[in-house]
Formats: sequence, C-alpha cells, structure tokens
Amino acid sequence: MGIVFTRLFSSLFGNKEARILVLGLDNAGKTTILYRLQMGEVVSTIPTIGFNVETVQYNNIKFQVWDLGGQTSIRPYWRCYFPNTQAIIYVVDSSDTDRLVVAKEEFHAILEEEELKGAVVLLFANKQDLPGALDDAAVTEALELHKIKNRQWSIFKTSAIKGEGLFEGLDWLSNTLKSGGG
Ligand SMILES: Nc1nc2c(ncn2[C@@H]2O[C@H](COP(=O)(O)OP(=O)(O)OP(=O)(O)O)[C@@H](O)[C@H]2O)c(=O)[nH]1
Ligand SMILES: [Mg+2]
Repeated sequence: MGIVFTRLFSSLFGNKEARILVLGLDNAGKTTILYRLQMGEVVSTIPTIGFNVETVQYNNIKFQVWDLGGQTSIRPYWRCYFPNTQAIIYVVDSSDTDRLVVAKEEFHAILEEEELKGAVVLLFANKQDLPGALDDAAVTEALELHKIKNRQWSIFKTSAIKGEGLFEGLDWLSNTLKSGGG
C-alpha cells in the first residue's frame, strides 16, 4: 500500500502508532513492566545495559515501547532516544524512599529537554505491593509534580509483580494520545 493510502486507512480505522520511552532509576521495575504489558507475565530481569524495545498493541494504538537502562552511568544515554517521542512512562520504586530525591531530579531534568517538550507523561508509582511503599499522593508530593507546566500528565499506583494498575495507565495514555496529546 502506498504511504498516503496507508495513512488514510489508519486514520479511518483509528489505528495510531506511538513511540514511548520508559524511564526511571535502576531497579524501578521498567523492564518488568515492559514484559508484563507485552506478554502478560512476570519475567526475571537483569539490570538493563542499553535498551529493550517491544511493540504493545492496545486500544487501537500500536505502542513502540523503549525500555532504557536506569543506572547512573547509563542515564546520560537516555537523550539519544528522545527525538520523535510521544510519551514518557516514568517509573518510580515507591518503596525506595532514600532515592526519591534522585528520582525527582532526574524527572525534572527530563521535563526540561527541548526534544521532549510535546511528550505527555505517565508516572507509575510502582512496587505498591511492598511494605512501606508510598501511595500516588505521596509520590506526587515527593516528585513535586505540581511544578509540571504545559503538559498532560497523570500518575497511577502499580505493582508490576501483581499486574495491577498498568493497563489503567495505558488507558489514560491511549485516550490522551487519541485526543491529540503527544
Ligand atoms: N515487589 C515488587 N518488585 C518489583 C516490582 N516491579 C519490579 N520489581 C522487581 O524489581 C527488580 C528490578 O526490576 P527491573 O524491571 O529489572 O528494573 P529496571 O527498572 O528495568 O532496572 P534497570 O534495568 O537497571 O534500569 C526485579 O527484581 C523485579 O522483580 C513490583 O511491582 N513489586
Ligand atoms: Mg531494565
């Protein structure tokens, strides 16, 4: 099919493609979330050096999901993936209260990036199954989300291990992208 016809066909039937980056500190649960969304299973992970990329089809949107490694030494490489990104999924380990300040700083640095100006932001307050995990309101406060300006964003409580909250977040994301966000 020609590109013009393909686009027309896609718009008539509501199929959209979106490039999504999954970011967050190491050990936040990004890779676990990616494979939960893609396969519906918990896989055993090792720290990501580089990236994983998978396609997740949901609500008439084909999400191309890029899961990047979050270790300190590889965070500088995140920016290589910024161009043409419609949405960021920022994953926080809600039980790792010692590193919430670092998580906040990395998050606000992302928001400053020119190439991500148009990207919508979905936050996952992950690891809700662990004792001592902060809820979405507490993570909102710790990450100073009230400072976000001129951007559509939302936060969901998740447990990648239990499979909770992830698709609620993806529902929000697909509705936001369909209505023109990102
Ligand atoms: N209890 C609990 N553990 C989780 C959850 N999500 C992920 N984990 C665990 O946290 C550890 C790190 O998960 P990963 O998905 O590898 O973390 P990551 O964010 O990809 O880490 P990097 O690749 O180093 O950036 C693993 O042992 C996961 O099983 C969750 O919701 N609850
Ligand atoms: Mg990983």
